Amino acid sequence: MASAILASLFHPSEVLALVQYKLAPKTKYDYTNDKARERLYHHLNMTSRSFAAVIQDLDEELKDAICLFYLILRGLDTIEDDMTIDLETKIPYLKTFHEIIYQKGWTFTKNGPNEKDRQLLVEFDVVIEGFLALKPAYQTIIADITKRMGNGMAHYATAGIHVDTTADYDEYCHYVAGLVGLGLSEMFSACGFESPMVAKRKDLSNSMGLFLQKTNITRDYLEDLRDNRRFWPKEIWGLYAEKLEDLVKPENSDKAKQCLSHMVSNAMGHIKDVLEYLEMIKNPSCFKFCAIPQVMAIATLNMLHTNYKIFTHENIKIRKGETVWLMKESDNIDKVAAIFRLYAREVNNKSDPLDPHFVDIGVACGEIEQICVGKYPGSTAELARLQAGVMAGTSGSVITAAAVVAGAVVLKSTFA
Ligand code: IN0
Repeated sequence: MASAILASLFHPSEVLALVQYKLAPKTKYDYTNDKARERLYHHLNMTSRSFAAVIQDLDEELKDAICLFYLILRGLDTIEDDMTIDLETKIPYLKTFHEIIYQKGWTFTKNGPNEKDRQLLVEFDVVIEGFLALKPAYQTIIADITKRMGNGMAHYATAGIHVDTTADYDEYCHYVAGLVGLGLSEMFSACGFESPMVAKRKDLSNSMGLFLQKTNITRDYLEDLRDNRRFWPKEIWGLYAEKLEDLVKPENSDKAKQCLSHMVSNAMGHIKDVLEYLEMIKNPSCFKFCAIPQVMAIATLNMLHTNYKIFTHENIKIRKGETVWLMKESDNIDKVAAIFRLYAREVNNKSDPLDPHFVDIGVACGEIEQICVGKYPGSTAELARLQAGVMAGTSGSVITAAAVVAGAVVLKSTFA
């Protein structure tokens, strides 16, 4: 906590959000009377940290279904990701995972010791038990998406098959993330929280996943390369280097930065759809659940833009304070539109006029601004409010931050 506050010292609204987050009651969810549910939510908390809280804030009707959807996909992903499992073993698991989730007692111990979510699969019987207790309508949606995703993953895991063209890139991201959007939209409509139109707009649901996944793939260049996973499409990186790994060579740093801008520009292409999707979502808990990952993605993309560090450092992330602040602010479309405008402006301000994607990125940022001003006029006042919070730090108001930190320390000792 102290280091998170220090990192946000020049962003008083983040410090405030961190303190509020820290002081929020911890025992909001109590599963002590339900051991199976306790295990399930234990795994959720182990795998996704901040996102676990967002899932737990969903309305009761959807909470378990989405928690299980998340854990099942995380299990599948943990098999896909593990480069220590040979392909002859891996591919059949990917293709049959939608059947495995119906097999009571099934567990998996073939992951390498360093796989982050290894334990989830070691105790996967808990997940299966939970899945089998869901309403059949949710089971069907989850199994259908798992089947299509597993087969897509198996295709791209096959020897000799790579993400080559930008169409492949869109297709791979559709399998691993776009389909998640389709499944979630079906659940939102099936339970009656959202209109049937949400499930019908598969294009927009798909874009929700693509924007998240493309941001992750762009961020994880170095980590994926280290593990021999290659998701940047050759159609893009081939314009800047002979081999994908050549982008890390110091002598190629200019080309690497241009390639990065190309990847950022490609991801930004989905933002228009993201805003249109979020505009459809009326249930407050579904809205926050959908909006939070998206605002985190635009914040991450802003951090990646023109940032050569992605070629030299793994695990670069937005500040914890920024995450907590974004989670607090993302509760209606005007505020979310304001957040998109804020980051789009930052992206644009950082752009290098000599970069070949300077104009593309400028146009994408301008479009976000234009859409938001036209469709969400309330975002203008929200943007001014957000900027006041951000500016308070950058204009040298360290005193404000120091006062909040001092307050936090006092509160901490009071409540400890
Ligand atoms: C998600 C998505 C997610 C949430 C809400 C609506 C969505 C609509 C379409 C597609 C995906 C949607 O959100 C999570 C967010 C997450 O897990 N964040 C992590 C970050 C991290 O680094 O791991 C956290 O710890 O906070 C997400 O990234 N994915 C996901 C998976 C399952 C479900 Cl049900 C929802 C993964 C992915 C690949 C982007 C789809």
